[in-house]
Amino acid sequence: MSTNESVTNTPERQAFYDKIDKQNLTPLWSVLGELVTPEPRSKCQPFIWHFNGIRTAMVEAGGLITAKEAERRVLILENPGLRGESKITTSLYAGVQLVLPGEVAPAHRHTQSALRFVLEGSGAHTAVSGEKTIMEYGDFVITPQMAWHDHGNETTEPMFWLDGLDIPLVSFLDASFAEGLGQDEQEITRATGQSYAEYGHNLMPVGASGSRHVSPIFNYPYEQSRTTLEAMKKGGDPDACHGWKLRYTNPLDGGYAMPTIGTFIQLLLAGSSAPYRSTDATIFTCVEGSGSSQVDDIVLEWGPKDIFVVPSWKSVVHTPHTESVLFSYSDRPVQEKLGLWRESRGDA
Ligand code: 1HN
Repeated sequence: MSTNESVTNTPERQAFYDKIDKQNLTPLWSVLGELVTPEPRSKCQPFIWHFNGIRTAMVEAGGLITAKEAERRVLILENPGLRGESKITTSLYAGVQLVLPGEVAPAHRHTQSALRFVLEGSGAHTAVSGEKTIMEYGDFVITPQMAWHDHGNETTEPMFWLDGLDIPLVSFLDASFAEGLGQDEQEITRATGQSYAEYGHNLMPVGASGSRHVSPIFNYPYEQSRTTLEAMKKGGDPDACHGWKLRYTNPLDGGYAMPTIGTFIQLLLAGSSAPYRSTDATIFTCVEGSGSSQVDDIVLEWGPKDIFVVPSWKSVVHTPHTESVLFSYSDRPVQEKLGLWRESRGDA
């Protein structure tokens, strides 16, 4: 395949292009090089948002609009290369949400899938499909597509979390549907923690049915993830690129917890990881520790709750200053399903 970027123009050619333009026709040979690139060429840029800055802006937003009026009081993390598109990567969305004490974010549902990753606060809840879960620092919470969900904070402290959604993917496919319930809170029909009790312990109810696209567990508590990372550390050597890295799974089939978004948690020791790149642009947030990540020649310095993005096929080297835990998410399940996902380890 030719990767010819530009075919020479001539007055005759231009006249021809102008003529066929009126018929909504365009010559492939003048755009081929942009359409089919030898490797990914993303507008997505490496970037970091420090939580302190986001938090200050969110507190200010808290004085300007209620969660109820806003429906969701969120500041979108817009990639500098994708401004105005509500995207953190080409395929995914990220935002930081604040629910103040006593507030509710009213019940609604939509075809976009959402994840929450708790950044600050303790004890606020989200309700999903008739069940509440209490959220703690580092918990990974899922809102499946078309599941009714509302949030509430009955504590005395503000609650902040990272929202990750597949909004750009769903928009690309023109498959967005959404509706409000018309009431702040949905009816609660199950005990708090019921889903985790049933599916979170290597057991599941016999005869259980339901979608296999998404995990029946909707809160993966940090306490459990952290314990598993510690056991991995005791049990064997770290991977040169990833340290000890775990994938959140759907206990029904061992697949990804969500159909469109892959979620991961990793423990890294101080010192530099081996270079790594993959085609799934990845959003990271630091749960514990601090360090830097070098993406090509850009160095991103992170500490707890900071959020940074590594674009598709950009080589990353993580250099934690101390033992660190990173949560991350990407569109990897989609790319794997389509046979598109690639990675390369080391300097290859
Ligand atoms: C949404 O439903 C939430 O439920 C957060 O907390 C962010 C961004 C776009 C569309 C729906 C939530 C969202 C969202």
